[in-house]
Amino acid sequence: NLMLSWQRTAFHFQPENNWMNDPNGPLYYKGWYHLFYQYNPDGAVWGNITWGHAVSKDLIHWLYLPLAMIPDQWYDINGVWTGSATQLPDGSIVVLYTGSTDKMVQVQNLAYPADPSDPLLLRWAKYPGNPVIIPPPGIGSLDFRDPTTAWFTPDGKWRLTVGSKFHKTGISLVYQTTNFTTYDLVDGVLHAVPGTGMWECVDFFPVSTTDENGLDTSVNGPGVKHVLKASLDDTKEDYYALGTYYVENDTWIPDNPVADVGIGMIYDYGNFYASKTFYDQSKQRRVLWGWIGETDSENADIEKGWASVQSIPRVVTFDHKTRSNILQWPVKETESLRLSSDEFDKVEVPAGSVVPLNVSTATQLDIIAEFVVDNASLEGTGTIEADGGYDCSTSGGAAGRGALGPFGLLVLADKSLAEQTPVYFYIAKDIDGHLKTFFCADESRSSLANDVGKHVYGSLVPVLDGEKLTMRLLVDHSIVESFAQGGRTVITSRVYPTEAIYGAARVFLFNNATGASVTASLKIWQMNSAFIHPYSNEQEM
Ligand code: DQQ
Repeated sequence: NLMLSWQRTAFHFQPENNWMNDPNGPLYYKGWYHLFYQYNPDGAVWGNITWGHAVSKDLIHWLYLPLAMIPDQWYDINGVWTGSATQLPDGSIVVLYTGSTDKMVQVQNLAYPADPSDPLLLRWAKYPGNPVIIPPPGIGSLDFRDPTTAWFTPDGKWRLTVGSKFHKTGISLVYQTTNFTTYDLVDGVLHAVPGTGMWECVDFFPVSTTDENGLDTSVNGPGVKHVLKASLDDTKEDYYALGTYYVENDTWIPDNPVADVGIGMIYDYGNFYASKTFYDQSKQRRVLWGWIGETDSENADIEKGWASVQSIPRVVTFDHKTRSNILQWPVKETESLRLSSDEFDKVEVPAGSVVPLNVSTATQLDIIAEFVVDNASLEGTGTIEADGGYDCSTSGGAAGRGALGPFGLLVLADKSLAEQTPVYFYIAKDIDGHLKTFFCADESRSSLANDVGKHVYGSLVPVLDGEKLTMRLLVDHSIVESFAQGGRTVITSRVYPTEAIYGAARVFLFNNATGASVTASLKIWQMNSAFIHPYSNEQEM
C-alpha cells in the first residue's frame, strides 16, 4: 500500500513484508552476522511463527535469506518460538529454541546447521530426539520459554537459563548439560522477583568493570559483573540489573536489591521488547537487538502489509563512571551511513521559544546535540518549587512547563508543528534542593491520526558533576531512537506522522522552561538508506 509506505524505515532492519517480533539467535560466523527473527510468512499479524533469517557483513546492510526453521514437527507445530545460539569452542553452533507443541506445551528444542561449511547457514537440522527439555514439575506448560545462550562453567558443564513464573513471581530456571542433548535442572533458581510475573526472553551475560571491550558469555571472575535481563510479559518492558553470578550455586545477586530485575532499570523506556545480546568475537563487543513493535491498529498493519522493525544494533558496556548502569550505543557501523552534515554552534534557545534548524531533509538523520543551561538559571533554583517527583509519563509531556525544562528537539515535525515528536531533558529540583535530570520523549502530538498509540516515555538520567547534557537521536521515518548521556537512558519512539513525511519533515530546537535559557550545539547528518534486499548468488557485498 503506497499510502502507508512512508512509514517503512530506511536503515532499520525489517522484513520485506508481514509480521516480525523477537530477534532470535544472533551470531557471527565465517565473516557474516546472522539475524534470525520471529516471523509470520503468511500475514502482518502474529501467528504461524517461523524463524526468518538475514545476513550482513556489517550489522547494517542486510540480505534476506530463506526461512531458517518452520513449524513442521509435533514439538513445534504451533510455533518455532524464541531461542538463542551458542558457539562451542571448536566454532560449531548449537541453537536452543522454544517449540509450542501439538498440545500447546512449551518445550525446548535443539537445532544446528545442516551444513557447517556454508557461511550463510542456509539449512538447519532439528535434533531427532527433540524436545530436549520439557516443563519441570510445578511449572505451567504455558510458562516455560526462551532459552538463553549457554555459558561454560569450571566444572566442565554448560549452563543455560529459561524464564518462567511461579504464581506471580518471575523466575529463571537453570539447566546444565555436557552434550546439549540431555539436561539436568539445577536446584533453586538463578533469580526470582516476586510480583514481576512471567519472565520472557531472559538474557544473562558478563560485562567488564575494568575494560571497554565486551565479554564472551562464559567469562567470569574479578572485574566482571553479570547483567540479568527479563522481558516482563505483564508490562512488555525489558528490565535489567547488574549483579554478581555465583557459579558454585548458580545464583545471581543484584548489586542494588531495591533496583532489582523487574522493579528497577529498563533498557529502553520506549517501544522496545524481547531483546537479546550476542558476543561478537570479530570485534570483541556485546551487541544488543530489540523488537520495536507497532502501536497502530491490527487493521492498519494488515493494510500496510507489515508490522514491526528491529532496533539499530547497540553495543552494551558497563558504565565505568556511574558504575550502576549499562551504556547502550549504536554500533560504530551505523556511522557508515552518514552523508552530508550541518553544524549548529551555540544556538540560543530562550525560555518559551522554538528555533527551526535548517537541514535539507529530515526523515533520515543522525543527530548529536549538547545543551548548556545558563548558570544564572541553575543557581536561581532556590526559589522554585520542588518537582523532584517528576515523571515523564504523567507530566503532560513537552507542553508541561517547569522552571528548568523541558528543552530539547522536535523531530518528525511539520512546519506548522501540528505534528512533532519532542525528545527532551527536564531538570527537576528535589525537596533537599538537589537537581535531577529526566530524559523523555513525547508522542502525544506525533501524528494527526487518532488510532495510534501516543505515549510519553522516559526516566531519570544520571548526570555527573561537570558533564554537559548530551543526546543522540537516530531518526528513520517512523522510528526515533534516542540516547542520553552516552546511552545511560534510552527511549525508542514508534510514530505515525501523516504530514511530517518525506520533504515536509523538519527539525526544531525548543525550550519550554519558564526560567531557563539554554544554548544548544548540534551536528546533524543526513543518513543513507541501507537498501536491504534478498540475497542472490551473483552478488558480493
Ligand atoms: N515471543 C515469542 C515467545 C516469547 C515472546 C513468541 C516474547 O517465545 O516469549 O513469538 O515476545
